[in-house]
Amino acid sequence: MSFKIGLIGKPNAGKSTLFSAITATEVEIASYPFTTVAPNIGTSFIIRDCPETLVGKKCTPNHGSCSNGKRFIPVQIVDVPGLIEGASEGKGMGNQFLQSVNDASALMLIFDLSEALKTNDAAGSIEREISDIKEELLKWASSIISRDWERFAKKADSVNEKVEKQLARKIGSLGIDEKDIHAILSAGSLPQKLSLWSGADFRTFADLMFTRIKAIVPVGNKADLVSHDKISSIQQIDPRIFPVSAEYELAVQRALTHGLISSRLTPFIPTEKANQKQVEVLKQIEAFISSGAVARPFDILGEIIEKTLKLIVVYPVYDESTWSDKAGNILPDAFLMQDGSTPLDLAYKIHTDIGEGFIRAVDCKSRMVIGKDHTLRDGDVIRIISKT
Ligand SMILES: Nc1nc2c(ncn2[C@@H]2O[C@H](COP(=O)(O)OP(=O)(O)OP(=O)(O)O)[C@@H](O)[C@H]2O)c(=O)[nH]1
Ligand SMILES: [Mg+2]
Repeated sequence: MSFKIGLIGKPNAGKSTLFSAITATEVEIASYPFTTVAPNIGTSFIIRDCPETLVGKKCTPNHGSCSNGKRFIPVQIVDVPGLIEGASEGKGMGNQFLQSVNDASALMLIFDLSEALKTNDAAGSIEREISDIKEELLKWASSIISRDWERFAKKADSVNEKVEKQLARKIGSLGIDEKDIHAILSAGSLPQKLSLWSGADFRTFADLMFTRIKAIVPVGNKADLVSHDKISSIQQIDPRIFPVSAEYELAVQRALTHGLISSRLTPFIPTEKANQKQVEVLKQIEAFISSGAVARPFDILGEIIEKTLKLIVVYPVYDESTWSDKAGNILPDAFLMQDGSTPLDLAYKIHTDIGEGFIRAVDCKSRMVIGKDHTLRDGDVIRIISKT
């Protein structure tokens, strides 16, 4: 299963434009609010150097693709209909569509940077753009946690079972497990007895969930409408914000789809299919992107995976010399795994039987035998030897 990242934000912020640019799927985009009326689901990628260059053979990925030594590893993207203040009370489209991102590992909070920067208090309006959406998320999560709480808490306090386990059963739909819940409970000042929890405690829990477990990554869109100086000033306001232009990225994606360029990476080299006007537009976009003031969406996804979610990429193979599976496919799988994972975790991820029958593993780059508790590193190519 690939990781899921949700795109959330106010109407018209450019969520669907960004979705379309990074998933290469055409969806409805328009300059009026509430264009998207149901979630769009698609696949995007993080880009990594493929170990195929080390084994000297072209890889054959089961999922995603690989070109010029760059491996495109799939991540799932969900574009959610726009949220407005009061969505939790049913305003606008309401917030019922947030359930489509409840199992997302991270949320990209898309806001219109150009609008926020038009005001005299840019820092204040950016802060508001982010906090308005966060508020709706907190209300949504709090309401799921507190649903039927009294009955649940009374029973939970009276039985001899770990609180984490009971909560995991109740709110597992939020995409958090026992381990996550334990981390939240250890970090917060939440009452030990569940029956003593009240409104503020549900909110504290939800807040900790979004800061510690499900990251919210702010993305300031429509940067093409903003001067370079102003874009650079964002870094002083909030260095976590990624300025982007979804519109330009969509133009690049469409140019790629129509064969006007062969790679989305700059410098763009237009093919003979591109006419003069298209070449000019591509040059303009290239100048904007190369200025370094903005982020590219694939880099943002890469950073979310690597720095926020702290995931590494591991390539399981069956044959340690050819780096292939039983059928001869070279480096068929690229698994995203939590940093600190072990060969045993990898074995279980491949199949429960492989995990249960684990004997030892081989680090295919060094050809060294490694044990079940060894710490895997990013880019490792691993053979698991198992009884099954
Ligand atoms: N200039 C500029 N316009 C953009 C950019 N991204 C989106 N737009 C425009 O903003 C408008 C809204 O874009 P959408 O992608 O439909 O916005 P959304 O957030 O999905 O909106 P809802 O579905 O209503 O929530 C459209 O007219 C887009 O062309 C951008 O980076 N720059
Ligand atoms: Mg939309």
